[in-house]
Amino acid sequence: MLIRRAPRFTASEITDPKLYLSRRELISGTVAALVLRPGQSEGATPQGQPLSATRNAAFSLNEPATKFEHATTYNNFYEFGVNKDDPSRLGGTLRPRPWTVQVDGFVHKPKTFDIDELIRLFPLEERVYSLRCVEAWSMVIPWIGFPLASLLNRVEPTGQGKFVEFTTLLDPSQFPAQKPGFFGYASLDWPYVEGLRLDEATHPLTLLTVGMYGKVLPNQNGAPVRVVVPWKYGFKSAKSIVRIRLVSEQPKTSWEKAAAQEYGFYSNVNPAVSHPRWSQADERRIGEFRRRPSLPFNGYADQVASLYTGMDLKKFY
Ligand SMILES: Nc1nc2c(c(=O)[nH]1)N[C@H]1C(S)=C(S)[C@@H](COP(=O)(O)O)O[C@H]1N2
Ligand SMILES: [Mo]
Repeated sequence: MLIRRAPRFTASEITDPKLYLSRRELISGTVAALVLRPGQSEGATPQGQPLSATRNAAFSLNEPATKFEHATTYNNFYEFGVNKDDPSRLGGTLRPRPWTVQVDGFVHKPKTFDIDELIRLFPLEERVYSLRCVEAWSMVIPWIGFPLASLLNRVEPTGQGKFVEFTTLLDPSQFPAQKPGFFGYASLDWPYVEGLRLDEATHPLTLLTVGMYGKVLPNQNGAPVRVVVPWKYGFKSAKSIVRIRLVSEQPKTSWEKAAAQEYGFYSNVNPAVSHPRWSQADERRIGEFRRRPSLPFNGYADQVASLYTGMDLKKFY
């Protein structure tokens, strides 16, 4: 009740002892009833509850956000099916609590974090990013999270890891489309695997994301934790992550396995390089009718183009 009725938090409220306690108590589960919505059972997902974060203006677009209703009903989350409304219709089977994220590979201090521990570990920021889907639509979303670099620093990379691999939960009881024989598109190799080069993963724009629109992340948007890499096509931003691993070789991603000619490892937004079946020159903002030109690196060229100096981006698409 207490938490639900609170308005958007400000910076000073980040350390609000009530909020701090509530997060702790969600972990222990002892007094969970106090902080969960009426009717919500102990251990149930707190999705939809307000989440405090400080707006990081330097990393935020000055554009109106896509309507929450659109951002939560027009989704790609193939674990629930290929239709845009499947994730919001069927997302209730995902149980984002309890949840752990294993962080390992070439690190000195591998650790499995409880999701609520992870949320308390680093200051949460709100960042308004546009997310550009490879299907040539985009949304502007106020995400809540913290730089992935903060987490990676914490586990102390050994220096041998050159790439970061993200793995989504594999559990057909929670993700209907992972069941063999599910009617619809089943040609993705589960679990969903994505990857970034280490310098991309530790770039300050790369956000480990636990909320949006001032609230805990909805299931259909990748609860309880997903990555958001705003200069790349949306499919690089893996949802419902259970493992983050530093590896020495470029990870083989689910989309590369499915169709390498269509979905490259880099997948930087690039209006000059068409998808084999359609142009990437422009895009439609969900909620708008007009098309707008797509920007190199989705508008983040100033910040990230230097990561690719000397690379032929037509070859490394
Ligand atoms: N595990 C997983 N992550 C995923 C996907 C998916 O199917 N499974 N779809 C991707 C694609 S194609 C896009 S465009 C974004 C959509 O994120 P959103 O629904 O929060 O807008 O999630 C990405 N992350
Ligand atoms: Mo996408």
